[in-house]
Amino acid sequence: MSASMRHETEAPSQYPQVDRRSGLSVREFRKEYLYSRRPVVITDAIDSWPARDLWTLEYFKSRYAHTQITVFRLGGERYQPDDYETVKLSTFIDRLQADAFDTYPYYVRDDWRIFQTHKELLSDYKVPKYFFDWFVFLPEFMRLTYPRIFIGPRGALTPLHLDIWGTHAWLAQLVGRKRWILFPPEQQGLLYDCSVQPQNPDFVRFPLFRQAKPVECTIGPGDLIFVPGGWAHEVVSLDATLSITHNYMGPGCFTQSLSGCVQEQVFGRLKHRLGINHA
Ligand SMILES: O=C(O)CCC(=O)C(=O)O
Ligand SMILES: [Fe+2]
Repeated sequence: MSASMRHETEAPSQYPQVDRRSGLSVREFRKEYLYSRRPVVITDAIDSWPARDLWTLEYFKSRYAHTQITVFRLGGERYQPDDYETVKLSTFIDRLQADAFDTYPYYVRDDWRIFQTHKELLSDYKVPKYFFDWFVFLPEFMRLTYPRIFIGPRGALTPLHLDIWGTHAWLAQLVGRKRWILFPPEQQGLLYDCSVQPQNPDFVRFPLFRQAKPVECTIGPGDLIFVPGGWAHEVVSLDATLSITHNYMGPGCFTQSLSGCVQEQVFGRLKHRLGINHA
């Protein structure tokens, strides 16, 4: 059985639900979620985006049919950076509309290139008022490139992980539903470096996972989820899906994000230039 097949796509909710909020002020968001480092689903944060109505799979298929896109294959438990194919976007969308992840385990993940090739897409969305990114104070070469798009078939899986450099993240759902299972930072010791599969845990290898107490939510079109830095999460698509995401640096993740960024973007590049390769 492949890793992807083990995941129930219509799993009933098992865990306490992440708050769903609308009409949230910036002040309320900061106090109740950002400063207290709790995730939240905001149901009206992207109502004014042109993308909210415009961005359907059909829209991308017809408008960007010939755009070449990199699709990653989930072969084992993790995506491998070199396990990918490059296909025409229309070909990929045709496949994901006809198949599910267990027979077509390919996922467009974290792709920012489409926004460089087709810059007009950038005017279809706007960073919601809740998220101010301190990376803007750093030189451009130190920042990550956003937004990033995810497009995948029903069942597409992102295994349990922590986001880059301990940054906060938000993800806006445009097409289909995604189920999220999230673990607070203080439970990291129960997750075995994120080797556990929360929906199919191996308690023999990972006995401490029995004590884990995640929260969960299912987001659909128009929802936006805020994931504070340090919360490990697993994400499964319940339908064919399309989402965009930003990671960002802000209160609560500053030290870790800055040090991760400096190590990778400054020292990492320097070592690369000087030809120093450490394992
Ligand atoms: O939507 C997904 O499949 C995963 C998104 C995510 O967790 C990420 O971008 O880090
Ligand atoms: Fe993530």
